[in-house]
Amino acid sequence: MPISIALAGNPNCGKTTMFNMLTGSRQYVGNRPGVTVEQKTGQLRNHKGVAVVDLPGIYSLSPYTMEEVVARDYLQKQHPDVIVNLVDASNIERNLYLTTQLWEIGLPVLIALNMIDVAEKNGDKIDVDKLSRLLDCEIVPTSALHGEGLGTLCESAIRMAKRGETRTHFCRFSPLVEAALSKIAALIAPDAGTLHMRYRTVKVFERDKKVMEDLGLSAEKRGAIEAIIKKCETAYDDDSDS
Ligand code: BGO
Repeated sequence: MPISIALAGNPNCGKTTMFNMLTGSRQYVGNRPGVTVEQKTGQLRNHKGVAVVDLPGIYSLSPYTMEEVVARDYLQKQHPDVIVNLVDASNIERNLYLTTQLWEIGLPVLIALNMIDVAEKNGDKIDVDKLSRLLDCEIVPTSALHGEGLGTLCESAIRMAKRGETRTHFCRFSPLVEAALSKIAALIAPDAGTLHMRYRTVKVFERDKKVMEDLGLSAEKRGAIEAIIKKCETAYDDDSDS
């Protein structure tokens, strides 16, 4: 059975370098302002039937940039078997924001803790096992530039793709917001099915136009959802997306 692996991560986390290493391609590495935003596909070297897709660099799955729109459309519509989320080992905290959003999409996620050589050179000691336990997510340290950890990464990605295990627990918001999300989830469930449920619920709470359009919600449901969101916004005196 063919397997697809999607590489996702912040800009400059080493996705193109890893894509080239994994597939033997020669995509241009480095900043490329102004080029067409698209995902690139290649075959995983020495693994027949395994495709690797390099998604545009993104900071979140909000629809604010072309990169974000392309990446999230791909994840929602093409359903890769596993997402390899590149996290820059020298900038973990900032990179993990995207990770929390990728979990919500509801596909298996494997973290490649890339640029581990840079972190080591900086004198950082990362307890990968502990981080993996804390995040409850498999993590493989890699250096795409030096080709380190890529064998283990591919084995883990293929194993996870075959198992198809997805996350069922997510980062929790305040009880008030979680209560609002539960109500929204109940309202959209008949239109959304079970796929990407947490992601869709959070995005509807953020009034994400594209996700709401895709769900094709009735005017009555939209009204009920708006009332739920407004109530939270009034309680916090803040916008739902923040
Ligand atoms: C330049 N380790 C190290 N040390 N560097 C890495 C690693 C790694 O594991 N992975 C990637 N890089 P992209 P996105 C560069 O281009 O793949 C480096 O945006 C330079 N270029 O070599 O493009 C990689 O696709 C001049 O570095 O990332 C690249 O995610 C001087 O990280 C950069 C120094 O990689 C971004 C670096 C003209």
